[in-house]
Amino acid sequence: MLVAQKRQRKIGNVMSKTKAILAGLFAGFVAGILMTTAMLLLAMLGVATPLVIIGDRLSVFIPPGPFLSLMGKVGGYNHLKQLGVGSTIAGQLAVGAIGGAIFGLFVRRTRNAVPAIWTIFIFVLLPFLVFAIALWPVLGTSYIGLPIQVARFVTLIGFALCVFLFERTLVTAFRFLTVQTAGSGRETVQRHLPNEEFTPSIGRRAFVLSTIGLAVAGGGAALARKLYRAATFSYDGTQYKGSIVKPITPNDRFYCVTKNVIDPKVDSDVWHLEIDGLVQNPATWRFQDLMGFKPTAQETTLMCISNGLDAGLISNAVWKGLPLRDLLDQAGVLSGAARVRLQGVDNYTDTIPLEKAMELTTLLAYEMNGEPLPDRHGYPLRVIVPGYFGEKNVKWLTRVEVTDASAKGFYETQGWGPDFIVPTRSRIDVPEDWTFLSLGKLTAPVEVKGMAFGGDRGISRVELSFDDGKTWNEAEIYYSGGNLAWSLWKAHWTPAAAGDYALLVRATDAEGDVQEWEEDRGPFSGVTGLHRINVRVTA
Ligand SMILES: Nc1nc2c(c(=O)[nH]1)N[C@H]1C(S)=C(S)[C@@H](COP(=O)(O)O)O[C@H]1N2
Ligand SMILES: [Mo]
Repeated sequence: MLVAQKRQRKIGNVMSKTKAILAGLFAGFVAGILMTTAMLLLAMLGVATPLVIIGDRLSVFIPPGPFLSLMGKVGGYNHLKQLGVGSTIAGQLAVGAIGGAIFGLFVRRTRNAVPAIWTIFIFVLLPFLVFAIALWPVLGTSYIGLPIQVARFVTLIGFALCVFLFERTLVTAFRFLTVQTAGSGRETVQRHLPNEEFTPSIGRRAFVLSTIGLAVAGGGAALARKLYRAATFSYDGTQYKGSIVKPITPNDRFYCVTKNVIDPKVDSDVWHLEIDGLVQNPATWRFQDLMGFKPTAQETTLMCISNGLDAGLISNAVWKGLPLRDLLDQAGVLSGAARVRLQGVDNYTDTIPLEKAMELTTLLAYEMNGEPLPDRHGYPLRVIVPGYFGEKNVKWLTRVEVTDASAKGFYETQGWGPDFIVPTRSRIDVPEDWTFLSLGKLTAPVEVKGMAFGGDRGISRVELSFDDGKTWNEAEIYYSGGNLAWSLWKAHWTPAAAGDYALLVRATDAEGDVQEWEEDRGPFSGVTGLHRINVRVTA
């Protein structure tokens, strides 16, 4: 009897492998839930967390071809972003659970003697170092617009808190699940139970822990829902085309493209603009300082590089701001400078040639159509680079770095380009593709309308074809926004007979170049060619 009791005690002290693994998995999973919820809380405060910056870090390694096909497969940019965040959360919970299981095995092996210094080393310090090194280039992200160095510090502190929370929860939860009730009144009862491993008290504790885990997960889910509503999914990819097209796009209809899951909402009191790199006098500017420069207002059309021939990722607005040149002149550009790297608070970057940066039409804009820049279009400050694709028009600008010729931006690193100058484009907005018309019901000529855009070269002429390009007719340009903006055109058409018609439009820029399909333009430098629609005319 005495021998049996002794052996029993020994077994009681060393828990079984299964118990160690299960308790570890469970504790790790619950700790992962707490950590993820903490990250969602940080996200609410505008702090960058792994949930989104891992995606930013990884996406520069995906070339445009695979990127587009991946995007197609998952059903668009929005779905790709959701997949990114979703798999990061799932991955975090899985790694948490596995980490917990390994921890469980260690505790079993060392018979409860894992000192805190070790768990802190493994579950706090190590992940922190991996995080800091692997994500270094994207740590300076802040959705409230903190300056880059401060943002990097805040991101690191936030992450440290999250992994520390993970470690404390894991250790506490594991102990809670597996602790021997030695010394308690239950001891004698327990020791004589046939299977000490999974006693009712463990069941009760697992239940308590599940309840806590579920409650936190519920809170996390509520946070996630809130964040989802604030996310860019509802407006990223907004297009402006068709019969609603007016000379100036209203701010709330302006096309929108963003790499972010949740866009910045910059607090202009914490925000500043840095000018550095190859300059004599690096400087920082507060928002109010910029109001001291003479403002310029300028109508400029923006178009995304991925805008299809029939698509609406193009819009036109009047931008007010100051020439970037004003700040570069004060900074004093050094020799060897060739490009300017523009960085947003979301860690989005792009570059432009120095000569382009020095053109007086390259603006730092703070107003759009007479209103402060809307948040989604870059409040408080964005770059306007006429004649270059939308990519270069960096929103939420916080840093201007004068660099040598080798600097590359976010999409450039992915492999977009090499040509970022907008080719001449035109689009038929009215009628819609595959409109059916009845000759008998036509009381007047059919009105055909659309836009034409020649980058920063302006538009001198628009022609329409009603016979798939065999013959061309002059369209009337009824609105010209100047050289940096689109022109709107219209024409009247009286179909002679019933049949299917292919309507084509082509524009000529103010330098005399006719819009055409550019054979030698790379596949990731924007689409070229003519927009075609079909109209069926019945008797
Ligand atoms: N900071 C920042 N700037 C950015 C982007 C971004 O994701 N972050 N997207 C770029 C892209 S791809 C385009 S087409 C334009 C779109 O500007 P809009 O949304 O104001 O129309 O912004 C550019 N500037
Ligand atoms: Mo874009």
